Amino acid sequence: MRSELYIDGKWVSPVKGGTFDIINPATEEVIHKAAAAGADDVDLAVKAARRAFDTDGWPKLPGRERARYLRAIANGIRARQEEIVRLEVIDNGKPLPEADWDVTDAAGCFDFYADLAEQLDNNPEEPITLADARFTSKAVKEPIGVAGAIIPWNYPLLMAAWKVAPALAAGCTVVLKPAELTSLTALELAAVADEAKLPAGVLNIVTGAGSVAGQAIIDHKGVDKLAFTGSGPVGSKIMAAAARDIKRVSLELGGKSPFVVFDDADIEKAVEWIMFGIFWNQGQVCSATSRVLVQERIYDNLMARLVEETKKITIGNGLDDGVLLGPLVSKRQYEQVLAAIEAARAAGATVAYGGQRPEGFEKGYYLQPTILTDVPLESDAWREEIFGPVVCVRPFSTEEEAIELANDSRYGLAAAVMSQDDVRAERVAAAFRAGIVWINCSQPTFTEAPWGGYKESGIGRELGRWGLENYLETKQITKYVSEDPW
Ligand code: TXE
Repeated sequence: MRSELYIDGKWVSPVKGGTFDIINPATEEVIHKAAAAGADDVDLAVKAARRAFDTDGWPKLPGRERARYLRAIANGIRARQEEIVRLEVIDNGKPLPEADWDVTDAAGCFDFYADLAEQLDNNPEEPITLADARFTSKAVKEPIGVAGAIIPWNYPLLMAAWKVAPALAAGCTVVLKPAELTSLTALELAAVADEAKLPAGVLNIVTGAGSVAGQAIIDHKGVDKLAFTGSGPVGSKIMAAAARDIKRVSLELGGKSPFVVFDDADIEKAVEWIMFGIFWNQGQVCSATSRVLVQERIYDNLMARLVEETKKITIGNGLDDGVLLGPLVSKRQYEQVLAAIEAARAAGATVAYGGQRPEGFEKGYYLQPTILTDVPLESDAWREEIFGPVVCVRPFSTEEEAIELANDSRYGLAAAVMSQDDVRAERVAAAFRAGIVWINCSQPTFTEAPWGGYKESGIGRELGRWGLENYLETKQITKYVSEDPW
């Protein structure tokens, strides 16, 4: 594993030197020293990306040529899958089967955008019918330019893929900064891109602190577009930086997503999806359905089954067989989630299960899966993202009440509904103020479908054809075709 930055097709040390520690959250051991990029390094990376875009011809390549590189990256990820999965587990803490799923999806994301890059060749322009027949007009799509991509630590490789694949497909060049907590698989991606012989400067990967390397990316005049996934406060900073230079910006921020379970739902299936919706990835999921609303008639039975099943969750090192819940990503995240549980208690919530460090763990940022009830509607536990394995469950009586409670949030990333009455489920899905709605499930995510939030959960959509649009400009070309004098 390299302690260098990947800039302009080469591995380089930071101009001013310096490293930072990468810690395995299961053991608290330092497993790597990553290179700490400063503003000088970001400047070199942006200049390389600019040259690759402005003069070296990456945006001018036919889409099918860019697709070849994207497929080579997808295959390169698959060729190293076992190693990448292991790195993701020791870096992030997630259980191995989850990491394997992520890495498979990341490779699939590059293949998907390879297909869309090819389709750009087939649809280079869209004719526009003008009311004034003296003119003809058409719209063409062109890449925005240099994209600065800043990603979080909950899905390290997958978030890189969600940004890099559509950007390269569109013809943009990229400077990517992974989260400082989890930089290992981004470095693997750089190695894969290098092996795929991606032209120099097209993808630059700089590891380093958000306040230094991240800030340098968002402030750089040579960057045309910012793509970010992470916390709301940093999202605001990124939007403010984008506003200064009118950079294009897409943001995927947090959520406090509701899951409404009606009393005609199958309780066993509901319990399964509720658990998947909040305990997957230790609850460190932006779309986690962390507020569960259960119709009164089945509330007691569902709660009993939920607690029973939650108790059975095997906690441990993600590398071990059968583990369903690994450690949280960092000491800071662990302490924040514990503090959020304590604050919920103090506000009057009942801990129906969990809420503590599990017994038998001396090292590692482990926390029990936690179920809170009686959570006051005005408390932070009900309103703010906890970003850990903590679910708030609350009864409701009518459909109207459920919709009102579900939508009473400054966030609007995702929402889920469970009912055997399809008409009702569709009606509630339509009423949710959220960018992603699941019926009779929670969390399945598909590369083909748009991903992003309403309200304070963000701006823009990733994935699918919408994800490609994030990296494209639309140009109007209008011709005067009349013989008449103007
Ligand atoms: O996120 P940050 P943190 C939420 C979640 C979590 C909280 C804090 O609630 O508890 O955020 O996590 C980079 N200029 N989510 O502090 O700081 C940083 O280096 C430019 C939700 O880890 O937002 C990292 O690469 N970049 C979320 C990235 O921003 C900056 C996923 C995200 O880190 C920067 C993660 C700056 N000034 C956390 N400061 C989701 N939506 O999935 C930081 N960064």
